[in-house]
Amino acid sequence: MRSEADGSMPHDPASLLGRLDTLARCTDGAGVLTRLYLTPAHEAAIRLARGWMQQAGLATRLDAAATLVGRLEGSDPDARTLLIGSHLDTVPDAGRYDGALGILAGLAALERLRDRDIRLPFAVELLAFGDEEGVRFARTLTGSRACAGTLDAALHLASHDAEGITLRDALSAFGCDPDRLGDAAYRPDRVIAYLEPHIEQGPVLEQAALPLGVVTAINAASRFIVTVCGEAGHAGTVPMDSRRDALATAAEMIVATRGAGLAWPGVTATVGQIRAWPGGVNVIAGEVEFSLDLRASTDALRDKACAALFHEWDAITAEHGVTHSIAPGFSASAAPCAEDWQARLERAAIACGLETKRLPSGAGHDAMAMAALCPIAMLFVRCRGGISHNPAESITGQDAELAVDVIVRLLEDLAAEGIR
Ligand code: HGY
Ligand code: MN
Ligand code: MN
Repeated sequence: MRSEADGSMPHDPASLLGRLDTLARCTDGAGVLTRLYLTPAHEAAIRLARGWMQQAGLATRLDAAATLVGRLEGSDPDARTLLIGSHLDTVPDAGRYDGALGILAGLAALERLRDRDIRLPFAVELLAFGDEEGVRFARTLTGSRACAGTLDAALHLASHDAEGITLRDALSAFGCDPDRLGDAAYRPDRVIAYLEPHIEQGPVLEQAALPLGVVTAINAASRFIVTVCGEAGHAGTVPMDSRRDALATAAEMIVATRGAGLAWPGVTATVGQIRAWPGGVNVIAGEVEFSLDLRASTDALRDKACAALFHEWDAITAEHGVTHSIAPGFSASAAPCAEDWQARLERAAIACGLETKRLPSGAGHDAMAMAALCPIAMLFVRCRGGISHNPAESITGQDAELAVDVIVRLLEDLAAEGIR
């Protein structure tokens, strides 16, 4: 695993970071961490996390979207359930903390309470979602949307991966029943809130020299696949001024995309994937497909920035005599975190002797989907250099343990507050 090459010392396997090291070995990548939805690596990660949950006394189940759920009963059978979770899937060549930290920090908090013989009045369910990154299928947040009861099952089940395997078939092959996705939905009146501990994936906490942060809102995000159609031709014979070069055109569109991100405050615009056909070094590209990921602090700003960029693209493709199409994919509204839960997290941190900072999340999370079900809260953990979606992603054991301290204190405060 590359991150071991950076000399990071191995952690005590029983510790939170030790478990995250062990989980990072559940990968489909050779020497890198890549754990996509419904793959053998995902299955191995579920098996591992399920074992830890069961050792901690949680009853476990896998829902129809392959979300692993660990339930700890409360002392009051009529009380509602607090949900704590994040995602098990990763991006290709990922870091080991994005997603997994939230699940295992929640588990560590429950183990701490058990070790102190503290029984909460309300139940807690740990959720290990399998599809937050949306790398394998064009849709994402499948698990959290199923739990929230907002999943467009037909749309998601029809989506397919690069091998043409549909989500429906992948779920069936994984041992899940795609026709029971509706059963995964929680009843809003039985859920207290959803808490997602997560690495910040940005530099703000490190620059503020703070270990933890309280999230105010999650940015709105939209993804698209853009196809540019020109005309393939001989690289040596077609005059430069009479080409319909799909790749040169796409390059100008991508530069314009970066320009939009720079021009619009609060907007990020990213092209992360590109493919060109036929792909010969001596062939003018006839067709190009690239991705767009555009985010903003509000839905209105996101949509305005998209419209302006698409207008600019029209001019670029017209100038090159090529055509283009824009296929919308994943889209999620900005999700505010509940004010009273932000305050609760801050009080729990203060009780642990910690100062925190409120900050928005530029990264998307399962909490965006869970916001349709119940109040959401997110606790951020500082990460070195703000690096994420990269094997160099790194947090300290101390900061991870402080996050567990705050979660434990939050749970105790909820019990004392009479939350049921
Ligand atoms: O793309 C995101 O923001 C998240 O990591 N899936
Ligand atoms: Mn994440
Ligand atoms: Mn991520």
